[in-house]
Parts: sequence; C-alpha cells; structure tokens
Amino acid sequence: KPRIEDDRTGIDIDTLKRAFLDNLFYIQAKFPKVSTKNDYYMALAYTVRDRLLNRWLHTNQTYLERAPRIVAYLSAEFLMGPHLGNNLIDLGLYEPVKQAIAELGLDLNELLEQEEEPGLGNGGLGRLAACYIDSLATLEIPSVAYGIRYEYGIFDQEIKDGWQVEVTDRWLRYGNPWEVVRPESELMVKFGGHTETFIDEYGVYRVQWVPYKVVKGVPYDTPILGFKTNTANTLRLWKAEAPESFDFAVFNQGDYFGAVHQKSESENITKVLYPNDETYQGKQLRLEQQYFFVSCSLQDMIRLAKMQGVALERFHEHFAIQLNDTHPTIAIAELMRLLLDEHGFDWDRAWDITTKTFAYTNHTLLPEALERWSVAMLGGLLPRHLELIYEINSRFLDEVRIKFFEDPDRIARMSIIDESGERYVRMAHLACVGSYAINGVAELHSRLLKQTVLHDFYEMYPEKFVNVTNGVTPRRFIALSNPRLTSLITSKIGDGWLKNLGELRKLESLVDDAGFRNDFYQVKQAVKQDLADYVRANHGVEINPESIYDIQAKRIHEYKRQHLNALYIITLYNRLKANPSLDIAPRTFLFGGKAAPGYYMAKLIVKLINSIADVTNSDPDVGDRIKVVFLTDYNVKFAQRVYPAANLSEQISTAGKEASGTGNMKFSMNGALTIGTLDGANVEIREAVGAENFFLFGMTAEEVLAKKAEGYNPWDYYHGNDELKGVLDRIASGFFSHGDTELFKPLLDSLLYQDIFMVLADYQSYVECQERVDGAFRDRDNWTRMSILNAARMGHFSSDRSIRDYLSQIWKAPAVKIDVPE
Ligand code: DL6
Repeated sequence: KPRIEDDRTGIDIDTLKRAFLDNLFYIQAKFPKVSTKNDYYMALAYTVRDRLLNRWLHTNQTYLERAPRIVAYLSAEFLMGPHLGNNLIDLGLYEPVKQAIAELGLDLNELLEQEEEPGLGNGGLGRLAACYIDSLATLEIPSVAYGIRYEYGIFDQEIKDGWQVEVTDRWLRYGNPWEVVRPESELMVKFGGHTETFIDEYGVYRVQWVPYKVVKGVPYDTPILGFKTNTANTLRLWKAEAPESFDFAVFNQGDYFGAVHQKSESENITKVLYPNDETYQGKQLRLEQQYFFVSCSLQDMIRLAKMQGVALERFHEHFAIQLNDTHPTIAIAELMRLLLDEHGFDWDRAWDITTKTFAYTNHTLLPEALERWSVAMLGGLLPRHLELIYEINSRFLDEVRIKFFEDPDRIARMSIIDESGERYVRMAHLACVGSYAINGVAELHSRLLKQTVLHDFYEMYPEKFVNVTNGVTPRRFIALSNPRLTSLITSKIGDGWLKNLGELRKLESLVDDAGFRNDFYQVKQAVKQDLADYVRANHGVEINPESIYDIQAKRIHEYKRQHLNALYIITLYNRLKANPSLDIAPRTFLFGGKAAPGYYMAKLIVKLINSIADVTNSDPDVGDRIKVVFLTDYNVKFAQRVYPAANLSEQISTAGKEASGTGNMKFSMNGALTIGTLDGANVEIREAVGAENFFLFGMTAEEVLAKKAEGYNPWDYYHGNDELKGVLDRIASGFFSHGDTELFKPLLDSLLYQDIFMVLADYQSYVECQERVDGAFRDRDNWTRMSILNAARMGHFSSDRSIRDYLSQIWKAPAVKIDVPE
C-alpha cells in the first residue's frame, strides 16, 4: 500500500505515532516544541477521525444504495459528552493509541481532558438521545439524528460566595475536529408573513405561504460509531445563517445596516441553548429554533428519499421519526405542509402518511414543563402551520365527538387548542393526535401518563400507548468512565458484556469468592482516591476515601429534593454537636448539578449546600466524619469521574415526579447502592438488583396523591418531629448564613407553607433509611457483596435493550450490515 494510505488508516504503534506527528505538522501547523496541549489533542483527534472515515463513508454509501428503513431521531438536545475517548473505545484503539502517545512522551488522559464538552443539552433528555444514537449504531440500525448546532451550549457553572454564577460556554472556540460542514446541502426555512389561496392547473384549491423572511440551514455532520461494528451513523446538526441573496438584494436594497442586522438576527436562531429543563418558557426564539431544525430535517429526509428513488407515498415506510419530547412536534404540521403545499398531496393521503411516520416520547409529568404556544405567537411566526393545526384539530374533535358523544367536557380537555383563557396550542395533544405511538420512559411513568396527563388520549387511542424504560450506554458509562472496573470484569467473564450487558449476570457466581470481592473493593477504593485527588486539587478540600461517598449529581430541582439531602446533613451535624463522641460511619456528601439561571429556589438550594459545607468542613467537633462538597460545573465529562466513585447514589425525588432518571442506572452499574423512593426507573432497578440491595424510603406515588387529596399540612411534621424542627430552626437562626435570618427564609417558607414536593413528609423515613445505610456500610464485606450484585444485575438498563424495545414495539427497522473493504 502507498504510505499515505497507511498513515490515514494504519493502527500499529509506529503508524499511529507518525500519523499523529503528521497531523500536528500539517493540520495544526506546529512542531512539538511550540505545541500546546490543545494542539496535541487536535492532532490526535484528527488521527482518530481518519481511522473512522472508512466506516462512515461506507455506511453512508450503503444506506444510499440500499435505501433501508431509517430511524430519524429528532431532538432539540444531544448531550454528547467528549468524543475522543468514546471513539477510541468504539474503534478498539484505546490501548494502542495510549501506548503510541506515551511513546511520544505524552499522556493520553491529559489529551482527553483537553476536549471541550459539547454540552448541547440540559440533562436527562439530551443525554438519553446521545445514549440512544450510540446504541442504534452498535445495533447496526440505519439511523440519522437531527438537532441544533448551538453555538453556545449549556452554560459553565462557577460558584462565587456559594452562589451559582453562569458563564458562557464557548465550546467551539478552538474548533471542532469531529464535525464536517456540508454547505452544499443547505436548505431554506421560511418564517412569518401570510398565506394566499389559489386554484392550481388541475382546478384544485391550494395554499401558498408567502413568508416575511427566509433563513438558511447549514448541516454539520458528526459520525456516530457503533461499538466494534462497521456502522457509523450521522448526527446532523443545523446551523442558521442568513441567505445572502435574500436579505441584501430583495429586502434591504441600499440599507446596509438593516441587512447586517437581519443577518445577525437569522443567525441568532442557533446561538444558544435554552438552559431550562422541566420548565417551558414560551419564548418566540425557542419556537423559531424548534421549527428551524424540524423543517430542515424533514426537507432533508424528503431530499434523501428522492435521491434513493423512494416515492413520497412511501415516506412512512422509509422513515420512522421519533419525537424526543414535544420540542420537535411542529414536525407534524410541517410534514403536512410539505406534502400538501409543496408536493400536491390531498389531505387524507397526507394525513395517513404523517400519522404513520411519527412516534412521540414523553419525558415529564410536571405541568410546568408541558409546552404550549400562544396562538397569536405561533400564528405570527408560522401562519400556515396554525391553519393546518386548526384543521387537524377540527377533524380530530369530530372523531372525539363520535367516540364519546355523551361527554362534551372532553372536547375542551382534549382539544389541541386550549381555549380556557388566552388561546394556546398544546403541543403534547398535537403529538398524541399525529403519532402512531406514544411512550413514557419507565413503567411507572408510562402508567401515570395513562392515568393522569394523557388519560383522555389513552381512552381515545389505547393501542398507541407503550412503555420503553430508559437505558444508558455501558460503553461510555462503564468502559470509558471506569477502566479499572472494566478490566476486572473482563478478566473474569470476557468482554462480551459490553455488547450484551446481560452477561454481567455471570458476576453473580463470583460474589462468594473472597478474592473477587477484595479485587472489586480495591477497584472502588482506587477510583475513590482519584476523586479525592481531584477534589483536593480543584476544591481545596481533603476527603477521605474510606468514608461513604454519598453522591447526588443531577440538575438542581425542588422535585429532585437536594434539600432533603441537605436536611439530613444538618440532622447529622446537630447530632454530632449534641454528642461529639457519636459513632457514625464517616461520610462525604458530594453534590453536583446546575440550576436553571432563572430558577431562584434551585439557586438558593445550591447556596444552602455550600453554606452547610462551610460550617461542617471546618468545625473541629465534626472532624472528618462529615465532609460536604459541591462539585462545580457538573457535566458529562465530569460525570464520568463521579459515577465510578460512588458508594451511595441519591435518587430521592418525590414519588411520581421523576419520569425515569438515568443517573440512577449509571451509578448502579458502577457498583453504587441506591437510596431512593419508588419513583421512575428506581422501581425497576430495585426489582432487578433485589430489594435487599436497595435502600428504599418514602411515600409511593399513590400515597403522595392521597396525602395531597386529604390536605397536606407541613406544619404537622414540623411540630410533630423535634429533630426536624431542630434542623429547620438551625437554618432559620442564621447559623449557616453568618447570622442572616433572611437568606434562607424563602426556602423555609416554601417548605413550611406549601412543600409541594413533600420534603417534610418524607423526612423521617429518609433519616431512618440513612441510618440503615450507615449500619450496612460498616460491614465492608457485605457492602461489597451488595455492590457487586448491583453491577451484575444492571443488564436490563443498557440503552441497547431500550433500542431493541423501540425497534420491536415502534420502529420496526431491520439492522443492515456494513461491509468495509480493506
Ligand atoms: O427520559 C430522560 C429523562 C428522564 O430520565 C428524567 O426523569 C426526566 O426528568 C427527563 N426529562 C427532561 C424534561 N425535559 N422535558 N421536557 O429532561 O428525561
């Protein structure tokens, strides 16, 4: 072979070294003496990218030629986490590259650290999308993921004086070696204006949309590798740009500044990710983002179908489109518009295709998260879509009338248009009407959806409802995050488990082997030591690897109840103050997570945790029996350090509020035990690992509802529980706020006067459960047993299983093997 070929694809150590130095020279234009760590990272990233291109291009070619059924995953968020390490694992190149880099006198870990987090998501929903596209590729399913290329992803979090401060995430500032821009595939998206009717050449009445402005969508493609397969699917993210000809020539002749202004306005659409999870804000720019990426993606699919010679009548046979929550739901109206107005279909045919194309995943029951757009705003931005939504609604309500003719209230409840005050378009209703499948993300969540928010739709279309319990990818969250555990497991049961996580069950038979238990324990200790080193270096706090690492890492939200955890810390603190010789298992309470910038109560909870840490970490009465650390800027990259180090995973949401949770799975896979309520996927995790290996507390979802119905009064708990009263009084006294009795008052008032998430009602049960944790941890050997059994029984929570469930219940898309010629 010619040498150039070797340097681009060869994987022996010398070739890897040569390729790396070549990229440093020819791409980064640097020689080693003046190279920064980032130059080295870039050179390595390009070296790895070269080695995946063969797979990516052959995958694309195969899909183009064979026109297989394609799963299109539409999501406003993809929280990918760094690519380099994951790609090394998928290509099976981690070890050779590590060696090559070491032989060049560099450290792979340091280069991995250089990669900026592509934080194009808020939390659970975006990270789930990332796990799913990993599994789709691993299972060799033809698929494409569509989203938005935000210039600024989720903000970076800093902590100043205990408060969260948001800093702009400039993830693209040094360039992104993983994406390839495809300007030749740009598309145009219309906004605003009005509609006109006309009679076409066949005498058919048609509608034409005359927009106010047009924005260009430019695709940026990132390869998504399967684990040890030839499949490399595509994540296609759209960037908004101004179409030169449009604003300069037509709209703003002579108005140079007006034209520039319009250009930057167009580009604003994909500037920044909205940093709220679980609260809908009703901002026009957000609706523009949603429509922009949805329209680009559907036009792209139609274009691809055409290139493949697939007739549009068969669009639904060719594509299964998954709507990741309601964010892309305007796609239902957009596909109708494209089929009716741009491709000449009649209504019935267009509606038949549309409703056989889409499937909708719901990710939350929280009412404040349900998206609804004011009719006035939606109509101003998307006048044609509003007409179509009204028509869809009118036909749908006729069906409701026929099916439930004795129940007129249903019409108002189920209408896509909420007419109870100012009129709104209810996106979840549109999603239910326009999709052939509707799923929740854990068994409990799917059941509650049917019983509560989507009850009417369940009665209307019971056959549409399914459950697909979430899962996470073991490639990133075990193999990459926890190489020590990975080698230990592989040394015992081989490496088949990374593709078939059920094989972890084989570890169960080793639980009685004292040698294995000791090895497992030593792995956990080594990882805990790593985190201790990190915390010392970054937070200046010394934490004890012998202590219980008790971790709550997730977005900060009242329903997730980080403040319940905080109340327990103060409980322990009060006990130690009252009895300085109290014997407790030493504990390190670690928190990580971002609060939505406008969510005052969540930010106050962050401040409370930091204020407690200031006191406990310096009180000599406490010593190192309690340490509290708020880990700043929790993101995917950092999470990979955190999950492996945990002994105890806090999953303590009010039952019925957490749709699934996925952190719960990542912790447990890495051998943490869970303290949790019967909420979301905790229920299934507990069934899988065994009740005896799970610390359960708190009310069930049914009990929560019943208590609410009977009239919950948090004061009863305050007055009825001296220890709880002591905790709340200690906060109120200003003890954690330098005497300031006002600082935490809003939080205390919300607990005492409303407590919608029933923190006080679950407090006693939580404290008692934590006491059981304390006792259990002292029996080191038995704790290790429970920890092994947690890891061994997590096979069900691989995202590969979730994807198989989606395939068999919803998508029905067969795998396609990709041949890559040598
Ligand atoms: O399904 C992924 C993830 C669940 O695991 C979490 O329980 C749920 O809170 C989260 N939902 C969101 C809300 N976004 N919206 N809408 O992130 O989804």
